[in-house]
Amino acid sequence: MQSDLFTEGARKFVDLEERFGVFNYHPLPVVLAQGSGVYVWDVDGKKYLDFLSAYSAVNQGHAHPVILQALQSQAASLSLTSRAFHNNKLGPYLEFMANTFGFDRVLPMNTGVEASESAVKLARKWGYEVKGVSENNARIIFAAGNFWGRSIAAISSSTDENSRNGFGPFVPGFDLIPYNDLHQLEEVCKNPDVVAFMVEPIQGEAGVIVPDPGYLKGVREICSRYNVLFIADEVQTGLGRTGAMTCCEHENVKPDLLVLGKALGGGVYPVSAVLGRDDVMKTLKPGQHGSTFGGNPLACAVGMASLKVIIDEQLCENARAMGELFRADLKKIKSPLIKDVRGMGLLNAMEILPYGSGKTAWDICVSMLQHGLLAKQTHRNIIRFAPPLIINKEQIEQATEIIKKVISEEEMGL
Ligand code: IF1
Repeated sequence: MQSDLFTEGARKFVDLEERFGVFNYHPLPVVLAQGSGVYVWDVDGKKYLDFLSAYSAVNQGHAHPVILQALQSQAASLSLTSRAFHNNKLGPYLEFMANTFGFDRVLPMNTGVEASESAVKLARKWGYEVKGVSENNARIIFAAGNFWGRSIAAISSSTDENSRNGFGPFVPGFDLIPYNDLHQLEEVCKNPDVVAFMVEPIQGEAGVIVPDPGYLKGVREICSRYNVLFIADEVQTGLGRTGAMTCCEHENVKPDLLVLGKALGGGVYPVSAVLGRDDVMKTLKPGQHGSTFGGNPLACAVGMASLKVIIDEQLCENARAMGELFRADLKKIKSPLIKDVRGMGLLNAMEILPYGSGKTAWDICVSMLQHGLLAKQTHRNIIRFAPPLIINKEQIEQATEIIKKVISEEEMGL
């Protein structure tokens, strides 16, 4: 590990992780200890601009007072009751979610992969009971490059070898088509056993892959035509990240099932959900699905506060404006290192060309870290930039100054 990059104060924490933990991550060389708004501080008190937001789970900024207040007061009164009993927070939260996003019903879960997997189960159930597919023959379509979590079902649809190798056998009934390809989608939907197409409106982990304008509208039209459920995985793109409450809204498209997570928990608690229309959601009967924590009073209080902050503080509008400023600033950086700058709202990425003796986007991320900006590469050559949606113009300019400085320093090494 980068022992030379850690201070003594930090090293002791890393040593404990390395001695007692599992090496399923390769973190950047920093040990964080505090967060507030768009900033985080390491154990030595050094301050950083957070341009990852825990992969879009901290859209509202670290330690948002309204969300903390909801968390603390609910935790002190009633946090976990299970769904064996009703509670006084679930109904109002479900109503608020259903009305905010315009769906009949809401299935409350905890993590993104649980909600995504719940959507897969709902689609299969609807396929058998409503569409009339024969038992165990339902097929669900995914796009190459997808990422919806680390469960066996999620990796069964993955095209990323690192995510799936060594974990077989895999869940059957999943088919893959290229992302951003409406012709291939129509071809597979002609099979009457196809019950759903689950897709990210922008592929995050694949490298902030923005589809052609009209792709989502085309998905909507084809799925409607062939009676296939359009499941939008907005775990990363939802809740203001792309400059609208959902990314589908940019094309005035409404999916049949909407999957939300990450920032629904306001950066303090795992909260996710599947939203859908009656004929799909009502296929679930008592005892057929659930989870210990799904829909617990604390999750409902935090989810309600998290959503209200996005609405009341107009974070969608801010994400759109600050994202345009950020991309415009990045595109002004003229460098042989930069292959592309892309994104929507405050979900952006910079693609780096291979350079200097095998250096990669990781090296640029380490250098940005040393200059006070935290961002993480995805794959070898793409740096994702996703700050909290509360960021202001001055902080955007602070960040682009750091990026510009690091790029020019890396150029020197060419
Ligand atoms: C890790 C990636 C991002 C997601 C979409 C569902 C889920 C995710 C579109 C599952 C989760 C997380 C997983 C996290 C890092 C992060 C990630 F790099 F892994 F791929 F954001 F791009 N749908 N993404 O992005 O939600 O179960 O994690 O709550 O595995 O380290 P989850």
